[in-house]
Amino acid sequence: MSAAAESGSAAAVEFCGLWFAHRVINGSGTFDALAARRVFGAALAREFPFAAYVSKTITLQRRDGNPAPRLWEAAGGMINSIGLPNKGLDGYLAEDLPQLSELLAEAGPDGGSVPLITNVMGSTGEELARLVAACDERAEIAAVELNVSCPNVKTGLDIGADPKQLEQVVRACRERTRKPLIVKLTPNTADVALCAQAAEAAGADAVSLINTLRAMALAPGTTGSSRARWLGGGTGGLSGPAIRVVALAQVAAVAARVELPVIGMGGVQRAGHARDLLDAGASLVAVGSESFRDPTIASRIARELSS
Ligand code: RRO
Repeated sequence: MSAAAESGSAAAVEFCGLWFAHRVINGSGTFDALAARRVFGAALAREFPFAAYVSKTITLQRRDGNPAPRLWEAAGGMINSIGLPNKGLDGYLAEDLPQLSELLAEAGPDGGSVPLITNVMGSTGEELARLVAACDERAEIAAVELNVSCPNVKTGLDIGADPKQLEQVVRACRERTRKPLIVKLTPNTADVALCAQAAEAAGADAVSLINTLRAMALAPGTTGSSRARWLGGGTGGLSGPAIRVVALAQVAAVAARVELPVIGMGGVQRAGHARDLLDAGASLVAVGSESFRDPTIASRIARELSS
């Protein structure tokens, strides 16, 4: 039976054994659903913009995030250096997860729930595997996304930038869950398709890309060799329209090299941009920075893609 027939909706798609009402989701950390519910109330569930909801990144321990300033407006985008502020695994499971699952149950089509994808990050394979194991125990979590754009505590290199290290880490996580495992690839690497192949070899169910491109800004008003960096974290990640063409190239390269479904993202502002990523081989598209400007944009993109 086709996806559309099985789910009862013409736009519905199957993704790693889950049913999504359409092809548009959010990029992790770009839409705070609980804050949005405080602002928009019941209207948020009635008109939930995403076919699945990806949580912001969760770490084992609680984190305050980077010192301010955390944002810089760049040409055609922004640099963020948020630094993973979050309540830690225990806080997420105890406080956010019940609220998110209540919201997503109200937001689902035809009495179903919007699937929740929990995004996790650790600075070692063992940390990531512990996070994955904890998610595996919770029925409210439909799938886990590994954020591998974190420096390894020993080498200082991003875990996801080195195919060998990535393969080891994903293998360790694969052993801890039967839920769909999505690996969010970093674009800050020599060969992103090689990293995607490593994730596939280690048993990932899907890959998502691109995370932000490493970037920095110097503080206005400072001069010479002592110029200070603007962002409290020193460097940050560039997102927005400026990275759209990079995302398209990386999604096409990855989709050509792996059998896994690909979630494409990077600078999507309109249905045409989403269509480009789908035509390049993505199965789903995520909206990121544009949701800050217009929190309803993903709904419009989904509608236009379906029409
Ligand atoms: O929190 C952040 O600063 C952050 C994360 Br975890 C990420 O994956 N990508 C990004 O641009 N910022």
